[in-house]
Amino acid sequence: MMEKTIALAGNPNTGKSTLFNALTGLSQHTGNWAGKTVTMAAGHFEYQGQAYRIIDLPGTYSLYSNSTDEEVARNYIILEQPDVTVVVLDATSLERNLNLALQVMEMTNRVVLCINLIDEAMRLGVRIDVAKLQERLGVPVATISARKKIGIDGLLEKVGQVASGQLIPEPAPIVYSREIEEKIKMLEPHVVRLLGNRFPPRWVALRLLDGDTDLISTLKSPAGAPAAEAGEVMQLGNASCH
Ligand SMILES: Nc1nc2c(ncn2[C@@H]2O[C@H](COP(=O)(O)OP(=O)(O)OP(=O)(O)O)[C@@H](O)[C@H]2O)c(=O)[nH]1
Ligand SMILES: [Mg+2]
Repeated sequence: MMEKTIALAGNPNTGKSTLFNALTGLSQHTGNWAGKTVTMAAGHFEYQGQAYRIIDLPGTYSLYSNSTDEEVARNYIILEQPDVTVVVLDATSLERNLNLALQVMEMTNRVVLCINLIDEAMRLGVRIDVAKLQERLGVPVATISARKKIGIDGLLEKVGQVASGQLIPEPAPIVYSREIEEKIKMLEPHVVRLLGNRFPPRWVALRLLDGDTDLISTLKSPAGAPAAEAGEVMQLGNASCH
């Protein structure tokens, strides 16, 4: 049986490690990630006969590669392409936390949103309309309390459905201004020509428009695309920024 991989992403302090520990117990180890000084824990568990490897990514407020933590989390999702990325959100500050969720939803459609600290939200009288969130965002949503171990089965049910391909989320696209959308459309075919479809072309185009000059070399290294072409697309990215 093939082990499936789950990445836990989320803002700092949303309970990722608490969930990770609840799922993996003693079956875990930490290690430095690809020579960086960021430690990430990896662990294993089984649910309904399916084996999972789960990675506790560093907590970040965004995935734009402004810090080593952000770069490590971003690269894991983009390069390792886990079967499911679970975004752990704090139920008591959903609006702020959804920012990161939307960023992940631009990177992959294999996403489950896990709204944690539901015990705390209930105590504060915060009600969360899961059905509405799922409908608006186009991805499965589960509410849990990692600390009190509430809702874990419901979460794993959704993770299992996405991991097996039984459920294919369709994240609601974020539509930018017409100007940006036109630039995305212009860049996308070049991104596909250079990198194929291994990485989401729209996301790569957005990062180029954002001036992320290191991205192409990061993405092309596994496949060994010629550097000249990488430079070519970078120029396109820069040209369309100004
Ligand atoms: N009330 C409540 N507290 C929780 C819950 N889950 C986690 N916590 C608490 O939230 C705090 C942060 O939890 P962590 O698991 O360390 O959060 P994290 O996301 O791993 O944090 P970083 O690694 O810094 O990004 C701890 O004090 C936890 O005990 C929950 O379901 N309910
Ligand atoms: Mg942690």
